[in-house]
Amino acid sequence: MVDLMRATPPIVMGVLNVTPDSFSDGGLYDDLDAAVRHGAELRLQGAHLVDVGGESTRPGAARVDADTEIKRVVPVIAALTAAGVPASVDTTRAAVAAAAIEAGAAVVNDVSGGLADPAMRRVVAAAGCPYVVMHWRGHSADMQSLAAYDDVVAQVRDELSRRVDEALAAGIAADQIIVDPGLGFAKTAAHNWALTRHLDELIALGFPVLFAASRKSYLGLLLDGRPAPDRDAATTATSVLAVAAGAWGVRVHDVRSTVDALAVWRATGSPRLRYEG
Ligand code: PMM
Repeated sequence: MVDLMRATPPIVMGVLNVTPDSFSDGGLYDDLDAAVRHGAELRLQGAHLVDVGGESTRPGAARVDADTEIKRVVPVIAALTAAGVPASVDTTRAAVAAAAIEAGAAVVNDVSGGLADPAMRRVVAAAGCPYVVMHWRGHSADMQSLAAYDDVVAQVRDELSRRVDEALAAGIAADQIIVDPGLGFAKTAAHNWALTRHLDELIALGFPVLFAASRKSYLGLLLDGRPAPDRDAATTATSVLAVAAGAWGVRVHDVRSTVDALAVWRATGSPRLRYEG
């Protein structure tokens, strides 16, 4: 099993959505063989782990039930684990997390940061595995109406800090917690850029920061409406800038170009970025 928290950062998490409707790879990997093949390929390209999701979280997406989510993710996680490919499960549900851990998932990636399911923190604490606590304000159907902040950086930092305290109180070890600003989740493009520019304020919480901008719609807006699969160069640029600003890891669809770009960053001495003002 991968000991993610001891691996040398930057960590690269490859995205594998086994859904019919995710915004950029929906429908591509919803049969088991195609999903496992793609997950194995992401690993060969240099992903530390493959993040398997069975419910789309794109803005406005309808929810699926827990059984459907389990049927989608568990066989893929079991097959990847059997093939030696470390997997995380991208879910907000305790029952799905428990089934995924049973099947071999090494990490729980909870985009709700523990808010969506009161049993989630208990499941993660009992498993003793790493837990990604993302900033979140509500389910996809209505999250964009929750994108209101006086000071997005301070509020995301404070809300994340509360989620971390709740995780610690539930018995999750501090050294298993990873935080994530949740780009695009109840956030406008301007909010995402502000969080990117002030990543140091999230890093100051004292936990590894996962930065997950991959192919998100604000990158499409930046690029005059470019569709999701054509946003990888912009994703790679922002991922490298985030790592240079101190992010611990990135979650991306295009693992190969991310790994290559990070190799360039390392070869130039892993320069650190500091924004003025
Ligand atoms: N974004 C998506 C899904 N899972 N997990 C984390 N930790 N952070 C994110 O920003 C995030 C996530 C959005 O959907 P995608 O799977 O199609 O990228």
